[in-house]
Amino acid sequence: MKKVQALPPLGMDKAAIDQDFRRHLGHTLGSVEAEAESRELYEALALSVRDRLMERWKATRVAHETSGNKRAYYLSLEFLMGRALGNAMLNLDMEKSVKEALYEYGLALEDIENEEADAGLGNGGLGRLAACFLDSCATLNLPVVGYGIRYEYGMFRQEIQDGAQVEEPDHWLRNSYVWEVQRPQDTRHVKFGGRSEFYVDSNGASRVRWVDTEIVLAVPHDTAIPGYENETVNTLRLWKAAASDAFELGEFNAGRYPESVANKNEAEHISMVLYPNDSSENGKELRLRQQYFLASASLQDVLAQWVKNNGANFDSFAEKNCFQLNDTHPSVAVAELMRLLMDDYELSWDRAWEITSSTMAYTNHTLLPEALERWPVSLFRKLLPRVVDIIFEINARFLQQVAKKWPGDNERQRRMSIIEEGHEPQVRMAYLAIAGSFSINGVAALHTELLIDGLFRDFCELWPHKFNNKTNGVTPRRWIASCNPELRELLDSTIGDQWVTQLDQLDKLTDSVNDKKFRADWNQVKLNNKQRLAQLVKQDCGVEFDTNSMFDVQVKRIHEYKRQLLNLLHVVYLYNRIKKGQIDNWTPRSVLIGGKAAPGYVMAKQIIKLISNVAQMVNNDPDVGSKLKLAFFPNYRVTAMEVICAGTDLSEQVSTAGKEASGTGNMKFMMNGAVTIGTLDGANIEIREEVGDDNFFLFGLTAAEVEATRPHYDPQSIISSDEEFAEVMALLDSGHFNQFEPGIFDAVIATIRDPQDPWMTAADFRTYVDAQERAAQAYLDTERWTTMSILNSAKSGKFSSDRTIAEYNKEIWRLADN
Ligand code: CJW
Repeated sequence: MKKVQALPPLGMDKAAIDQDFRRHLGHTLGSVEAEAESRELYEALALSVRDRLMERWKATRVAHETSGNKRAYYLSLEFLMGRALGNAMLNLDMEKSVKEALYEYGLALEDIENEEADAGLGNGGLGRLAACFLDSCATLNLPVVGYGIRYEYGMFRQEIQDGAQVEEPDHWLRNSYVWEVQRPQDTRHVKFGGRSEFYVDSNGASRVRWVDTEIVLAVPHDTAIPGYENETVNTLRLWKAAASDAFELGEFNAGRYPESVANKNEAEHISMVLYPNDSSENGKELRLRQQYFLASASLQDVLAQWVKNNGANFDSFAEKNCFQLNDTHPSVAVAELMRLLMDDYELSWDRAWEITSSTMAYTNHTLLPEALERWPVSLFRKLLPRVVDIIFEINARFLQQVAKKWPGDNERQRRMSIIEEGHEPQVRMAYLAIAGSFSINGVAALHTELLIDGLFRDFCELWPHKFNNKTNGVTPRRWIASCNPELRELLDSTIGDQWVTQLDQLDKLTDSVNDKKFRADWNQVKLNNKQRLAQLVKQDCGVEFDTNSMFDVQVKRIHEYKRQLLNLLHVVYLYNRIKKGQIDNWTPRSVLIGGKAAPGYVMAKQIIKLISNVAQMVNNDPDVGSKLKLAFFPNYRVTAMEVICAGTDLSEQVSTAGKEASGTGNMKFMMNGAVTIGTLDGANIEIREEVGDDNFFLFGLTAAEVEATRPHYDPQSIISSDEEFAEVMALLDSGHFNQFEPGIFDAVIATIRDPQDPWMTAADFRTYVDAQERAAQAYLDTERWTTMSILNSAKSGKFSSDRTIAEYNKEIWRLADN
């Protein structure tokens, strides 16, 4: 290779940025400057920022490759990155220079930023957590690489037509994506199909090779992940599937050109679209292909780099590498690492298992049975015959261990087997992940306790040392500094600017909580953010929110366990009170509900329609006026949350206790000064511990009470013994909200009365309404609310993903910071 001298670093001042901005506009994009379109302005600015990322990125890569330090890899089917431009400018500290440069041309940064599409390569919390973690790893100088799939189509765009969800494809790459760099030189080959062939190698050892396969190319596309003001730029490597020549050769030689191109399509389907399910598996073959594609390409990538630097000597591989599995989605990696070490690098089973089971770590994100992944053995065998052989061998050896610890306990062996026997035998992916990992963690204290006492109890008795908790967090760079610039400024001037990387510093706000000037400034910031949110709601929902009213918000995926329905029952309760004239000490409220339903989740879609219909009625009733507003926010996404969390007063976290593993939206609201109304579920429990019971509106059954109540749960008697609840149900039953669509809500309404209702909505109705009344009265007392709001922000330090990642590193990865 030729040696080319690198250029000196690019300037970060206004003049240097202006120079590059104009150069990219004219020379890269060929735009006529005087007539540049917004899209061109965005691209020119993004390229100018990218140039500055590039030199730091290169330096970080070289440092990581030459240091010989341990590295970690975050394997995830989802990375919900949102927009990159604002984040890059913040972390490189170039916002001021950019604004000055743009000012010369009368351009507003915000308008330019709005040209960028969200990278929506995730469903919800699990995908966004992965994105927050990458930001924290880079900020903490940790050598961590994210590995995922470069979906051509991300999370669908949600439109609301006649109150119902309609899905539109999200072709986010349509207008060229400036943040990725394709690295074809690192392309990997991923195999599918074929069969295992046994042979004896030159040393006389019996070995297996996987033959007659179809090969799909995995082409890496890298995105830069800048740390906050620390010169580190880490990498997110996303794989795109492409057809290999080997894939099409047969057809091509036979003169069947169109067939060969059709095959090419089939290979490329693997990275075509993100599955839009959150917390429920769909079991499609293509999904398993995606999972294996990610696992295999990523592991091959890491092994190839290892061999390049160390030769095929794996003695210290486990000391130097760690794979974090984001739920079971990439957990086939356990078997795939075994396969690569044995078949490609000729390690023995025992050596390969030592390495695998000391480099894999698994994070569980859910207890919901419908989300626990299982794949039919038959499908596995068809797609990945060699891998399934290995899974069976892992299971046989694992069950020997179980038999040794509990001799003769056949029932326990059946319960714990990685293969679930039955009419259609299944691979239990969580058990494969547990057997192959040295660390297994839940994502909030309660969640981990429930894993240990319930779902994974048997495994915990076998390997108690493997289980640990890592309460989730979110990055304060995106979720305060970038999305709430006015709050950022107020914080900087009150407690200094260290909070951005040491969020515990927010606790210093308690010293100013009684300071009149500070309190007035605090309220002004909140009011301005409410103004901004009200504008967005006006524009996207056509509903007018009065900024004097309490902004009461629930945004998250639509799921019965999250109980958007409970929130809606409260809205109908308030509406009924207004109609009855019971409006003493009334607190005007603007209720915002938003979120996507999985396209196949009929009940979730009905809930959206019901919210829309109630909104129609409430918003158009002259008796109601600004006492109550309800809007359904369409196409909820990262970029919308950036406006929503800053402008919220009351954060709705009302899941059935024991069902929401952690929640992370709850943390974003808290940091931005919203007060939570919530159940004792997920991280809500820890939020309440931090902020104190006086500053949190608690209601509902505990997880233990939910389970104890279940056997004799009688919603009908709860409803009939509560007059106001009965009135709410009567209004729904009467068809008041669906006068021209008779019967369409029967199924949803019936779930509330069903003694088998898993989410026990009726059980928490009364305590919820009472907690809402306490919140409403607290809001009327402006001084009290201001204190609560400040304290929520002040006590949110624990929920920085920097704290979470520091814990992952200290207790699981053990990386030196670079
Ligand atoms: O993970 C967040 C938690 C949140 C939890 C979410 C989660 O519900 O409480 O804050 C971060 O820890 N997401 C999933 N499980 N838990 C999840 C997401 C996508 C899925 C899936 C489960 C997709 C499939 C199956 C299960 C599928 O097959 O497409």
